Amino acid sequence: MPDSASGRVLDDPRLASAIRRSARVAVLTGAGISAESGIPTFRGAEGLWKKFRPEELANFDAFMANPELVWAWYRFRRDIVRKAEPNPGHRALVAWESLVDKFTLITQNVDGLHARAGSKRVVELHGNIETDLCLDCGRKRAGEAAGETDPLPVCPCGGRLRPGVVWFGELLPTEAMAQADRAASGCDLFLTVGTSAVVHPAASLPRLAKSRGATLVEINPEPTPVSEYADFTLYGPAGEILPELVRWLER
Ligand code: BV8
Ligand code: ZN
Repeated sequence: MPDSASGRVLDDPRLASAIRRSARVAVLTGAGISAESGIPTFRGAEGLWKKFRPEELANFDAFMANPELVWAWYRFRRDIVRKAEPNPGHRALVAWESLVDKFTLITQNVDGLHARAGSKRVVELHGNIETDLCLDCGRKRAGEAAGETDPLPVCPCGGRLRPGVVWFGELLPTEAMAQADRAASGCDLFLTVGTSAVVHPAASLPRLAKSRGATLVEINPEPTPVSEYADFTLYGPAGEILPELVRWLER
């Protein structure tokens, strides 16, 4: 049965005790955790770029049909990410990692803010917006520096570069997905934070964790498909709720 909390997050003693006895913790984050750093989410009211939905631009066919448009979207987003700073939600997860035996932070985000905040064990399921990938030689390289505006960046090999992220219809990196599966299958507590939980295969991880006996806790200001089977849903911003959970754990 889903539970909810407003105000004092840890008023529920069952949640408090589930968190306290969890030595193996896995967390799945989405765009919502970076919202308080000023990075727009994908599917919220603030989440639209011009008139495009993410599915329309984040795919290979869109890139081949109109690479200038797709690059313009990624440049726009890179610019925002480079100016953004980690927020209290990111930092609370850094602290949590230091408090338990095993902590795996699985993220769908491409913004790199978990690593910048100081998280050590981060599994990036959808790649990183700071990388480019060559369509010819297949090498990954650092993305162009700020201010470069070549509409179609080119690899030193002469090949065409694309953003080094995972688009719709593409396989996720095998090792990252395997680590995420292992963490979800073998944790005591699985947290989903700031994700609409509609993009697969990431969205299947919370159910996997629950089916293997983990307590499932969701943090999001709004209900999602996960809310229907989560053990606890904490409705509110990650930047407020996560620090409160960690303060309580540290006591
Ligand atoms: C694949 C990266 C195999 C680049 C992104 C099973 C069922 C149905 C469909 C599928 C399925 N399996 C596969 C699919 C197809 C597809 C898919 O899932 N489609 C969905 C949309 C139906 N999946 C794929 O194609 C995946 N690949 O499966 O490969 C394959 C291959 C070929 C043929 C068959 C199979 C690849 C998916 C990768 C997509 N890449 N982007 C980039 O960023 O540019 S997706 C994009 O969505 C983002 O990157 C993000 O990572 C991802 C998830 O979104 P969220 O992070 O959840 O963000 P969103 O905006 O939606 O939600 C934000 C949430 O935050 C909201 O809930 C909001 O309430 C909350 N929030 C707001 N403020 C706060 C907050 N929460 C907390 N605090 C706050 N302050
Ligand atoms: Zn190349």
